[in-house]
Amino acid sequence: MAVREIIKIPDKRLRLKSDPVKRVDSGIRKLVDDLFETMYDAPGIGLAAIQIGIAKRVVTMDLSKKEGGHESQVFINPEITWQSKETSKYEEGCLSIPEYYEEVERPARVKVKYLDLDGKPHEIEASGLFATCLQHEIDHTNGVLFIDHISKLKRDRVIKKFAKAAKKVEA
Ligand code: K1U
Ligand code: ZN
Repeated sequence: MAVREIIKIPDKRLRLKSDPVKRVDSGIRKLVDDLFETMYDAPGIGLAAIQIGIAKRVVTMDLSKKEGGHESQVFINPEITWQSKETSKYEEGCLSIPEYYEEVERPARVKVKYLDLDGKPHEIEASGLFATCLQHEIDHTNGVLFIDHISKLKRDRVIKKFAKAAKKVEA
């Protein structure tokens, strides 16, 4: 297991559409171990493989720090199969956009199908923070960031700030 570097905006890899996992093998299980290690170290409540530079549709999550009743969860090839018309708002953060939080409105409930670590298919219905976090992480697998759901003015401002910081590091 290893703590991997979390890539930050404006890294272009965050805009990639990740590839589906064809077979849940030892390589995928090692990737999941590294995702958990990196997510707990950050710390965060979710992490998608592209955030450590691996363009595969793999997501880890543990909401127990924020909400009781959940433990570590793995979602391979997660896909939203249904979303409610009703929406809810949550102040989201992102480990790839550190220390920036903004309220995002999303469907309040979603159904998600995915594979587990044994390659077994499941479909679950999620609400509350679970639904928010699943949508945030599935967005990552599609190259979408939570700032894409806020106003252009706010988005441009945060992108500019991180681009400036990255240029300083380069110099
Ligand atoms: O995908 C990510 O960048 C992780 C992100 C997940 C997320 C947070 C909030 C709403 C939707 C999705 C984070 O984990 S940000 C850090 C965070 O929320 C947190 C960290 C430690 C304790 C509790 C929460
Ligand atoms: Zn994120």
